[in-house]
Amino acid sequence: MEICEFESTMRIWRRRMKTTSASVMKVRTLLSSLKERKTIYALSTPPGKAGIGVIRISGPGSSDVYERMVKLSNGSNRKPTPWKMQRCHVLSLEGEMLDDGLCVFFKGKLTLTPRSFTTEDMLELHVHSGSAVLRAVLNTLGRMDGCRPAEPGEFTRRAFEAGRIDLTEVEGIRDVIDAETDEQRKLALTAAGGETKRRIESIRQQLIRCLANVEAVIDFGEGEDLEEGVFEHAKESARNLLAEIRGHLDDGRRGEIMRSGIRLAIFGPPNVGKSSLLNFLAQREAAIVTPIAGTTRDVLEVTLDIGGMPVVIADTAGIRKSEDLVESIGIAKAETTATTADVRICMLSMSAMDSAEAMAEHVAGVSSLIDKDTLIILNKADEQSDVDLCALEKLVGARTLWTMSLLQRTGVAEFVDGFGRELRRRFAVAPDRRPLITQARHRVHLERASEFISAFIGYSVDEVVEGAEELRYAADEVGRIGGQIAVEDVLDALFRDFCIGK
Ligand SMILES: Nc1nc2c(ncn2[C@@H]2O[C@H](COP(=O)(O)OP(=O)(O)O)[C@@H](O)[C@H]2O)c(=O)[nH]1
Ligand SMILES: [Mg+2]
Repeated sequence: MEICEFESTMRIWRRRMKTTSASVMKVRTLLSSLKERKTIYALSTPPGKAGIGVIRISGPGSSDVYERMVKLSNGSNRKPTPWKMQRCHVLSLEGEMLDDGLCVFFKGKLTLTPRSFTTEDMLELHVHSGSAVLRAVLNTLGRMDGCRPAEPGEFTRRAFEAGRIDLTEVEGIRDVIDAETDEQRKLALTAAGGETKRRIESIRQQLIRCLANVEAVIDFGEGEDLEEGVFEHAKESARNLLAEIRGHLDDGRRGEIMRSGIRLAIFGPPNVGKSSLLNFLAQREAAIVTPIAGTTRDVLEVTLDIGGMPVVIADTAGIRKSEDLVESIGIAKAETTATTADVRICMLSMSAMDSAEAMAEHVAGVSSLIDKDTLIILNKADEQSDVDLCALEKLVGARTLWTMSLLQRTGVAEFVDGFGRELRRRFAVAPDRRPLITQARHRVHLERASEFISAFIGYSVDEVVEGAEELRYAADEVGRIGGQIAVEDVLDALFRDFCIGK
């Protein structure tokens, strides 16, 4: 046996062991959760004074809660009418009226397709959101047999465990709740509405079809019971699929950046107006501005909504040689922030560029951080407007440049327009070209899947068994994105981020 073959056999075994232990864990989790299945309840709106607060109940005891705690205002029978909002009194277990509100009952498994979020019976009580009312209703629920307070994300977790939604939809729901800008909201709705799930599932189905052909070759053998060329045809499909996956991976991380916020760094020499720019964009005195070079020492971040896009702007310490320990640490941080940012604005001062030598000296400390995508602002145009822009462009090699005076507010409107356009060009996503990947987790699984597919393409028809293993692992990796394949570690981390009541 050759060394490479041995290695691949070992690899296959190691992976097989991993999958087996994950599947065992999944079964165990499901069994334990079924045994402990209780009726859960939570306040789904923020606690505190407001017009209305919604309390959600889910589980086998929901109809029991309805019968004991709800009294319809029309005095009709005590059985809940599903999917109908009704005026009611909410009662304590002793029959005391706690509030006058509304209720909706969602029947779980009445038909083959459950019509409640969790797939269980659910009840929503809409009461006045005052602390005494909410406390009284929640306390009463706590005294009902088989009821307990919900954990963060537990309603969504139940929907996932019942197979009503997959993991990409779970992440989408969380992102819809967390979305702070329009672009984030649109992206989150793509996942929450099931589009991501459909696109991922289509990739998985293509892999499974490919695998089925390869397994036919294993079982029947080409040229015997099977026509020639089936294996080559499977390889061709795999190649196309690999190109499609690589296309998604090669999306400039637009989806992930839009979801977590575009990280923008303002850097440059000291005293050029970096902090003034941050304050101007934030429209408040977020950063200290003084004529003293070295005023900003740490990285200061402000999150803004720029044209629907979330932008995390970092103001940094001016880059220069410094003997001061604190300032040097700030400068090192500035350099790291600038290198790791999604967008870089390098600010320079026109007043420091009155000669070719002065210009070269002014940019010397920052030129290594400037690349063709860095946006350049030349500030302090009020002090010096005669700057050789061609020489500067040659010196720093950047393509986009604005001149302005933050002090006199000249050139500022042009910058704001151009900057917004530039951000949209780089990051905004057209509705018909929404990126598939919005989470680092998806990227990891798709990267692994693409490696397995590449490995499959490398095998010849004589190594069809090994090839099939690679395809199986590729399909498993894609299955992990939606949660069809065990992902316990991901689940716990994911639901912990949810709020209670969702
Ligand atoms: N003349 C002039 N001064 C400015 C302009 N923008 C900012 N300044 C001043 O330049 C000094 C340094 O500004 P600051 O924002 O702290 O610069 P930073 O060190 O790059 O953060 C302050 O006194 C600002 O008021 C401008 O466009 N023209
Ligand atoms: Mg500053």
